Amino acid sequence: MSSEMVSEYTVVHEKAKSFYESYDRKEELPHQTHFCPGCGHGIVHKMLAQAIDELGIQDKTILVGPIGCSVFTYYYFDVGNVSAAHGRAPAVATAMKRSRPESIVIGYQGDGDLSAIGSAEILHAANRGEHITVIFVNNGIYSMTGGQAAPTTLLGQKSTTTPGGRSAATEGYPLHVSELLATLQAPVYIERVGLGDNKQIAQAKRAIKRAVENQVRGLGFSLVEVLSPCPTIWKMPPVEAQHWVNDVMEKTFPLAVLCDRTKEAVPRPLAAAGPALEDIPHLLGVHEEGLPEGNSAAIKRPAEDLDLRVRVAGFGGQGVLLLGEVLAEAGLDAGLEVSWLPSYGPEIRSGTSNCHVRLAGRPIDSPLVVEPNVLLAMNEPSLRKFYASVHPDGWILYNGETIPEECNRKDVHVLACQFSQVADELGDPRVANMVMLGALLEIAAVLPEASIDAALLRLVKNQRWVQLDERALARGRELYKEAEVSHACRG
Ligand SMILES: Cc1ncc(C[n+]2csc(CCOP(=O)(O)OP(=O)(O)O)c2C)c(N)n1
Ligand code: SF4
Ligand SMILES: [Mg+2]
Repeated sequence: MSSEMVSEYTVVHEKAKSFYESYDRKEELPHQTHFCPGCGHGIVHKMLAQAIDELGIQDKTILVGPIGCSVFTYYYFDVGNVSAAHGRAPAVATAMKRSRPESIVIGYQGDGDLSAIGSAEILHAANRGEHITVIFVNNGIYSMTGGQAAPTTLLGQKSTTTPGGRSAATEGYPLHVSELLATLQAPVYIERVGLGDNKQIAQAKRAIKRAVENQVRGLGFSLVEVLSPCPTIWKMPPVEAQHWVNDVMEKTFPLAVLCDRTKEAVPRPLAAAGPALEDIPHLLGVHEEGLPEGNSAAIKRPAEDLDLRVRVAGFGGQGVLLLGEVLAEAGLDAGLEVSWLPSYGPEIRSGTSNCHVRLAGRPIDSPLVVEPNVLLAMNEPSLRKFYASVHPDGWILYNGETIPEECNRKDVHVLACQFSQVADELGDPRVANMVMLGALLEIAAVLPEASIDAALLRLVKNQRWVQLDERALARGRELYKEAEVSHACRG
């Protein structure tokens, strides 16, 4: 378009430069974030990216991302990215800023992350007046994990852990973290804003930019709390959720500048830098020869080397985690060393789920199963994702008629079967997980049936389901015996 054609009123829609041009988290959705429609996180992301652009600091910004629905900041922001453990963003941001004072370090946290597990970190970082900026997205709930109450949950608000509504008598009052931090001497700027309507959104943008700019100017700690809608967990349409911020949330959390010392603040010196990286081993008394003898005394290992490494994968709702739990509980009952590690995506809807299970005859070094000797793939995407990781001579059990050609390996044993259909014939497709487990138990033959029964009784409380699961396990055992196992066959 020539410059003459751009009238005074032309609106140019373009993405902030501080976002990646396309997002490679999901190949098929390179322009979409993972947030639900109407989610406040998306709006806050946009405002933060625009602030970074406007301040011209993209190349020196480090964003410390949280655990929560906004865990994927590093897929979207084209800046330096670090992920912190749950609640630890202020501690990680402190280290970043102190070791790289020329960088602009921004912590991004949800209300569960900041006001519950991370309450100590934010309090002390603010009290130390760390030269960081914190964006605190308060949606009054633990959204990513499905809606448990947070310290910020409103009185009367229902959550999965306060099904009758939060009560002051049992859960205490909503925690006003920003007011609390504003009582400290060190912070320079703390403001609470909302996303309840367009006017508020414009103010939220100004506040976020200001909080980042304070750091550019060398002032101390700044925090912006954003009251943010979560339509999915609040179970409201997006527009209603936005109104709820305005009509309800703000009654408990009034919008206000809670502390502003930017006028009187003189740029404070940064805290003294810590020791140089190369001096740390010396300071800790660790020398090149390694740890003193005795610390690394070899663990006595039993001669028998059982090491069953199982990866179970499928859609949420297919009983992937329960399958793994039954296996692990049964192993425990049988006196083995066991570990069970669930892993599920942050999407609330249509997520995938998988778990790592280890059963061993000696102490387990890591619960991670990177190279399984058994893969239970309950759907095709899981097969495609994990088939290549299976150890040669290992097993793939696949819930499908045949293995797709591209996933066909000659060096592993394969049992492909319509497990869901078999389960359906038994009375409920949801016991496909137990049919697969039955087949695995027959293959691995390391667990006595009594241990499996004991595990089922402990984990599945309903007697009807226990009986159905037992039938499914037995059918799975038969299936293995009847089936044609491709490639390196049994025997
Ligand atoms: C150490 C640890 N404890 C618990 C969890 C589980 N967990 C993941 S996100 C989350 C809460 C997130 O809530 P919030 O910070 O409010 O973020 P939202 O999803 O609401 O944006 C919890 C408890 C975890 N990942 N790590
Ligand atoms: S569950 Fe809530 S906070 Fe999480 S992405 Fe969806 S709307 Fe956003
Ligand atoms: Mg939250």
